[in-house]
Amino acid sequence: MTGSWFPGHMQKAVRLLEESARHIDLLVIVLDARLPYTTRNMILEKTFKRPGKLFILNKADLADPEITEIWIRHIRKSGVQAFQAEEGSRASLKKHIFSAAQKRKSGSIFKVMVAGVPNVGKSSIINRLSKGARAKVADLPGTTRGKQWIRLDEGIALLDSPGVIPPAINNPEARWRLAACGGIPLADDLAHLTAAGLLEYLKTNYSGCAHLFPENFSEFAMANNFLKPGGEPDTVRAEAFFLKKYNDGALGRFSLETPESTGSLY
Ligand SMILES: Nc1nc2c(ncn2[C@@H]2O[C@H](COP(=O)(O)OP(=O)(O)OP(=O)(O)O)[C@@H](O)[C@H]2O)c(=O)[nH]1
Ligand SMILES: [Mg+2]
Repeated sequence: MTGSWFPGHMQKAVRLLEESARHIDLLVIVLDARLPYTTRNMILEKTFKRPGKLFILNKADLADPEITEIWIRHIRKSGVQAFQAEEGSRASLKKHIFSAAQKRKSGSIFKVMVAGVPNVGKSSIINRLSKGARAKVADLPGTTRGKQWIRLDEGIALLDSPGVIPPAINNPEARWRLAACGGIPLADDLAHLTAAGLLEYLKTNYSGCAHLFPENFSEFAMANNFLKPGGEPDTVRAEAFFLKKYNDGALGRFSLETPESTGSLY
């Protein structure tokens, strides 16, 4: 599945980002708090060597709070600012961006771009930041045509088009984890692998919460009355429902990576 769309998509994304990189002062990299290792993209960061960067661990409301804290401490140790965000966390988002902008040269406009893998919450963050912002301004050097700058404050502008970067899928584990968190589309073959991978991971790593997880998908189908016409349990539907519950936070708050389990990227 990755073979067909990944390379072209990646080349285009990198080209667009290279073009933008020249104009940006701060790159806000949005990560999924449940996957701060797998949603990081080193190609992007190499392209953006010059501007400062800052990590937001978004969807923290879905992640294990203790593990999110561990990640934040871990990333900060590498000398880069990191903080968590969730739906509605507008004031703290602004505070962190504005504090990064304190270092700007006087008189110049501090330009911010938000980037991250698909579905990680870039648009939501831009919307939260720009709510109530004054009219869009187009008098700054644009990146690609059609992109616009939103003025957040006298000296701070946000590029209103987020940088979508392809996820780095370098092993089968990364593939199901990304799919479980919505970072890649759930094609049919992947839905089964993802649901099975997620259930196994949760049972192993959150054994104290075993009562919150189904024993298996046949049982889960029966419990939810997901039956095929002949009365057999509809496990395909059960798997999809399980993934939806995970992403709605209805199972609980569970992270899928720790600095220890992934090795240090930061
Ligand atoms: N639970 C939770 N959901 C979030 C949060 N931020 C965004 N979402 C949801 O995640 C989904 C994707 O959000 P977007 O802001 O569209 O993500 P994006 O990165 O702009 O996605 P693309 O433009 O497709 O790459 C939406 O359903 C949002 O409601 C968050 O902090 N917590
Ligand atoms: Mg978006």
